[in-house]
Amino acid sequence: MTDVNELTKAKIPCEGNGIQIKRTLCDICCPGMHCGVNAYVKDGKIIKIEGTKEHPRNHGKLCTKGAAGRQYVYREDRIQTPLKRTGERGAGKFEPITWDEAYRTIADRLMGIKAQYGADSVAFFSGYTKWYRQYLHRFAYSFGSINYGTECSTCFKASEMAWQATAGRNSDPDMENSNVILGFALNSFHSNHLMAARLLRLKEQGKKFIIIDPRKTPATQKLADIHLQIKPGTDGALALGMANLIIENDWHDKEYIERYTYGFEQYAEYVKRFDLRTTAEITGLKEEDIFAATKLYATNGPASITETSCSLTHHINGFQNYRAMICLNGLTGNFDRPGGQIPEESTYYDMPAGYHMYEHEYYLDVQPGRKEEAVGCRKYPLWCKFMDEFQAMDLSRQILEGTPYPVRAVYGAGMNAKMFPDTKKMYAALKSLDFFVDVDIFMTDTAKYADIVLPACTSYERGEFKAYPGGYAAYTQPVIEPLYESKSDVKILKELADVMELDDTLLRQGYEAAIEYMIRDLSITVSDMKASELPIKVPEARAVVPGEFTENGMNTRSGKFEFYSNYIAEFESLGLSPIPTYRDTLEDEGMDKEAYPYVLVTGSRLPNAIHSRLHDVAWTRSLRKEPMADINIEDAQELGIGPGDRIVIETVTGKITMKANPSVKIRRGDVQIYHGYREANANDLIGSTHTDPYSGYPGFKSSRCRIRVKK
Ligand SMILES: Nc1nc2c(c(=O)[nH]1)N[C@H]1C(S)=C(S)[C@@H](COP(=O)(O)OP(=O)(O)OC[C@H]3O[C@@H](n4cnc5c(=O)[nH]c(N)nc54)[C@H](O)[C@@H]3O)O[C@H]1N2
Ligand SMILES: Nc1nc2c(c(=O)[nH]1)N[C@H]1C(S)=C(S)[C@@H](COP(=O)(O)OP(=O)(O)OC[C@H]3O[C@@H](n4cnc5c(=O)[nH]c(N)nc54)[C@H](O)[C@@H]3O)O[C@H]1N2
Ligand SMILES: [Mo]
Repeated sequence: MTDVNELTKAKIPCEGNGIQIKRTLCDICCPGMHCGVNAYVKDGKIIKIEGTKEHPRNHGKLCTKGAAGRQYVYREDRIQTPLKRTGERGAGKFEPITWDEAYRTIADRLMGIKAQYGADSVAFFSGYTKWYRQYLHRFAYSFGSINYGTECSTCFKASEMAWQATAGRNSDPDMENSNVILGFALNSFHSNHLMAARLLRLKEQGKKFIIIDPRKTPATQKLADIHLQIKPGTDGALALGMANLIIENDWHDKEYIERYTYGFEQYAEYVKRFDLRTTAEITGLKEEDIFAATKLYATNGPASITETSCSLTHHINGFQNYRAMICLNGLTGNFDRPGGQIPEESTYYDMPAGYHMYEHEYYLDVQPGRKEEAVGCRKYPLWCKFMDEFQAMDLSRQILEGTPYPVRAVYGAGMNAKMFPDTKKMYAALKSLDFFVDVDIFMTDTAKYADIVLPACTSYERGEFKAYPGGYAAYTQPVIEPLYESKSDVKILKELADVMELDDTLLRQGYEAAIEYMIRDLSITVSDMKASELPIKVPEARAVVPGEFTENGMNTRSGKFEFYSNYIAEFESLGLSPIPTYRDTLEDEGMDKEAYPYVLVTGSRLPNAIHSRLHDVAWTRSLRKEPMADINIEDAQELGIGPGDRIVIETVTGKITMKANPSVKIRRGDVQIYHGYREANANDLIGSTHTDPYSGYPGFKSSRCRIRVKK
């Protein structure tokens, strides 16, 4: 007979041991994943988790980060109650208060600042987490402020902008039907594990891969037929050089160009500057490798391009680099064609699930006018054109300088000053505010600057809506009660809206009502989704038919694929170019080559970390125990740096110290460091004005630095 105690010890549910398996999702990383999770719960505690086999997205798999979910939920620094600051900003001295007192204080202070300076002087900001964003967005607008902003100011949106400016819509590579896959910065083994499995399958089927990455990575090693180990931030020059070769060799799709594209002549004229020798010089690649890659890509179609959400755009020339890459699709006739790039429409939070939701209407219905008044919009007008949120890269400046108008309070949800370039400047800005509220799960360094800190709960402790590709929708149920006095972000906002008596009936009906509003044309309801432990199929979902978008006219001014972007042309007088021009990514202020001879790349993804959140979790931390700078092994020898030596990395903005990790995987001349560490913050090195004028994105992945052994 099986012993109940033995089964309990092995965490196997049986009659009498009270272990239940409950289903939820893991929201630790990109919304693209959010894998299904089975949580083993006993006495209200999660004792084990594993991937849900029947889940349509992850089929039972969890990555390193997700597998640490239990330790994440029970991190020791969980905020337990609402807190009121008692010491200096940043000192971390707080006393517990009741939710009532917290709400009353926040309501009084925010209303007071609104009365004194106007509603826009209160900024609402969300860090990485996405599930509550439409709700927070509407809250900000209902409060009357145009200043809603998020971590999108540095993440995926510049790519989306580049697509909108070129074709009017985002797109996805149809890799299953491609012969060749051109992977710009493709390393899904670290940043997108579900895609990695798919890529390995495609490799087995005989697809050819070209991967462009400054490092040797699992992707370059396992997949690449050709690996172009490019100099960071020069992808635009490569794409333009490839275009030049394609046109010179008559490999372009003339019929497609004639019928479906706009501005080819100007583009073709411009790319002539990028002859093979020039392209090789700029990118640090060999001429023959560029030629071989271009020929493979252009003459073996259909070909698709898998590009990343940030490695290409985290440069001061990133938006245009991205656009130069996109233009290859138009040139080779691979846009909106089977095996090429298929235009997609987002259903809910960047998920192309194939059905329509009113996610934007939910907040746009109450948007105050004056969109162009939002923070950063004067500096980055193209961002403002495409985005319904402020460009947060100008937030610290506006807070500190008070121009063009004062921002005196911030409501932050998961706000993390360490994601911002020049973190010290952001801390100074937070310090100077009249009022700062931060809602987070954990007591972060940023929360220590807040006047009021509110405890949020994790995805295991709340219910949330989720759309999945393939026509799926889900609404999870909590698997445990919120720990301590924590609450979900949307509950906090709803209760605060009530205390503030915001004049917005729909908002005050809460999050479920918001989702019902957004799915109102669908035949499913929130109750239907709640009744199912797995995502359900939405009957209205429909797969994209390649070619439809092109035939019906694209969402651009010309209705065509625009090598010359008419949307960007509106801003030509401000120095923005409608064709994808290239400029040096290290040419701006302070980038003195003599003083700072190395190229600093920060924040390539680690498989065991998600930004700042898993560096403090035991299992994931054990896989890379300390912050380390990866440098080329020959560079290290020349500088007399050995493995484990402590080195100082210095830029015009700041310096940090970490251990050196000399490696053959790193290009000569590059220094690769990883972000989010408390003890060595990469963003102390990045300048807050080292940004891309098109998107506002910081040059996280190319600045100049010097390194030396710490004495
Ligand atoms: N140097 C450098 N900097 C970078 C990057 C880089 O590559 N290099 N990458 C940039 C990119 S692409 C991104 S996306 C950003 C990410 O940067 P951040 O948004 O700062 O990411 P996280 O460190 O994950 O911080 C999110 C915060 O949200 C909290 N949180 C998590 N879940 C919830 C929740 O449900 N509710 C609430 N209220 N809080 C929650 C977490 O505890 C954490 O404090 O970093 C950017 N910064
Ligand atoms: N494990 C893990 N996964 C994550 C995240 C995380 O923090 N941890 N963050 C999520 C988020 S918010 C984002 S935005 C995505 C980012 O997703 P990705 O952009 O895919 O992430 P990375 O691994 O940083 O970048 C992929 C590759 O780009 C290379 N690279 C760096 N600079 C350049 C360049 O200038 N040119 C070229 N061609 N390649 C370059 C790097 O060497 C790296 O191998 O990842 C998401 N997934
Ligand atoms: Mo990101």
